[in-house]
Amino acid sequence: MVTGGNGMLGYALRQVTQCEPIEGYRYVFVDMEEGDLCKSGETAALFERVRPDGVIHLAADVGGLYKNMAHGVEMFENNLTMNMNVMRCCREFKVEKLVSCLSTCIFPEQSLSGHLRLPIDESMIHQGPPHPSNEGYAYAKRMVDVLSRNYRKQYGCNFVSLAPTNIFGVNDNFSEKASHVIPALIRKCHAAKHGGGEFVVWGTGRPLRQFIYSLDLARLFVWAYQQYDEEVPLILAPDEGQEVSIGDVAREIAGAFGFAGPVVFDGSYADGQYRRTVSNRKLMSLNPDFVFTPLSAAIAETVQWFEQNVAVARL
Ligand code: GFB
Repeated sequence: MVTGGNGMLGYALRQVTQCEPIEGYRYVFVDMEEGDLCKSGETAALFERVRPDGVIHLAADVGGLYKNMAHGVEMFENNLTMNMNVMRCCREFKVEKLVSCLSTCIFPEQSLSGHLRLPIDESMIHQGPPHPSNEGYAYAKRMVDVLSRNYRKQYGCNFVSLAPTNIFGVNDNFSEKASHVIPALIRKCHAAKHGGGEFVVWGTGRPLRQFIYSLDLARLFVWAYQQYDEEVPLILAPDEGQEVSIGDVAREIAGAFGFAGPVVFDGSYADGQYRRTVSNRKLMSLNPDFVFTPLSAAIAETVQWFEQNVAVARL
């Protein structure tokens, strides 16, 4: 059973599992319509109905910097509640394995933990506070690691967690206020190209991020369901050399649209965390042949999808 089945990553997992299915498994993609995971009764009813052998848990209350800054309470409560409900049911219904999705934004903010050196690795997850801009979400997701390890210790549950960097791809949330940076910029560049006007990037454009394409991440989730059984959360990221500035990403998106107008930076908006460079050494030691889609190609595919699907996209 895949929760969050209609989201961006759920959509990518549908595509990947159609061409690379796990031998002997069929997939049941569920989403809010099938049961609100923040409600323990509805969660149990969903498990009763589906009777999954395994679970890939993608459902979450997520959003970009500005949603996190504005809705820390809900991000904390909703994610903590749904994750506790899902884990409890995974144990009660004796699933063989649960794979949960964290994020690298939950790792400590280096400037608040002087002893930490970038790049961040898996061992540092609890070694300091996260960046204040996404505190609510970050601590709720850190508790997935704490609870997974305790279910493993107390009940022998094979609960693993994966921590991807900033994800983007087709069928993302492109809403102006709640979305992450790449879908937000794709939406704004599209409007500037077709409606005239400026392509406005919020903030200074200087912060740095590593991005992972939803299709690559979906392939890594399929691999991890079959191959990764450790209690330590595994960072999923292209290597540090792929770190790019928000300004360069905006220019890449403008290029993909063929937009020749001005790219303007509005410094009145927050920049959030300056950088959160992570190491993918552990991943590449376990999966050395994995190849990430180049950022420019992945952005071009996502822009093309948006141009063709703007009428149905989540705006
Ligand atoms: O993806 P994002 O919203 O979140 O983007 P984080 C961050 C950077 O993009 C910031 C800049 O430096 C923003 O200033 N930016 C520029 C914009 N224009 C825009 C815009 O129009 N919309 C948005 N959203 N950003 C998130 C966490 O942090 O990382 C989430 O808040 C999640 O919880 C995700 O974990 C992985 O990268 O700062």
